[in-house]
Amino acid sequence: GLVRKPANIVCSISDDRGAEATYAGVPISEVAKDEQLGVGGAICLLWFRRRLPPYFCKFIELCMITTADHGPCVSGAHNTIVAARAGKDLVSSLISGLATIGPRFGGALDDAARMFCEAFDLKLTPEKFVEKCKAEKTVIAGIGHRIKSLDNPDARVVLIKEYVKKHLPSTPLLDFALAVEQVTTKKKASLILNVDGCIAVCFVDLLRTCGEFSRSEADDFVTHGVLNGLFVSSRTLGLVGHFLDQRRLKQPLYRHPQDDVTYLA
Ligand code: Q5B
Repeated sequence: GLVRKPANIVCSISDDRGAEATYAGVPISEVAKDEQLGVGGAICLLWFRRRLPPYFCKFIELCMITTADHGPCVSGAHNTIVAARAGKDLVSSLISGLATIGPRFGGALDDAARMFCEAFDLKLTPEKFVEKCKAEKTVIAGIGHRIKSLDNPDARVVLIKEYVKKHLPSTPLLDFALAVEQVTTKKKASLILNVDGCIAVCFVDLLRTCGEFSRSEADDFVTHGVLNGLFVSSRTLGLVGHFLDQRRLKQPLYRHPQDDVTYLA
């Protein structure tokens, strides 16, 4: 009889076998025409394999818009610019910028969600949480910024906080993170809840309260890296912009000025 060849690849998010490819069962033409979906809705179909409420899709779009770029000086844009000026192609320059996304820059979302969730679920007070991290010599992911501070607030964080406060019935993890910020900023004004931390805790509040996921599903998405995935996706837009900008401006090879190096040798 017929013997079924075991498949080499398993895929549960999209299907290209029909006349038109589908995202989580929804044909692309339907995704494109449905005004409630948009880019955020397409991301929900591909990442969460289901339609999610419009406020959820719009939250994703808000995060994408606000974190697409943060100027030429941040690690990612800097690397992309240097690579573009060294004559590298778009993909190589993009990879060079993306490779800087990590625990200190733009890739603190997953760790922030994990640390704030652990402390909140264990019912630690904000003070105890900060003390515990200090005793363990661990920096709190999602706290601190190089140029933003209490005196120079991050407009992105303000927008994201406002959005979830308006659309969610409760925001327990954001509230906890803001209470932690009250403690950390007593030490230094720059130890604010930063954009990575704010998106991370708000996203967890969304996942936990939207009624579309069990608690273990919500936790798994975070463990699997959905939050850093969001920053990587949005910052890709800005990095491509920086590559095109350098090409348009016909910028020559970059060489770092020697007077900006402390030579120890
Ligand atoms: N201290 C972000 O450091 C930064 C502490 C802390 C407890 C903390 C630092 C950090 C966690 C990682 C994180 C995301 C490296 C940042 C982003 C996207 C971006 C970027 C952009 C964009 C800044 C001074 C004193 C020291 C430290 C203590 C610092 N952070 N204590 N928990 N989290 N944060 N990253 O200013 O006693 O003096 O030794 O690692 O969330 O990447 O725009 O630039 O869109 O592109 O260099 O916004 O906070 O401060 O390291 O000199 O520390 O504060 O222990 O204490 P800084 P440091 P002490 S958003």
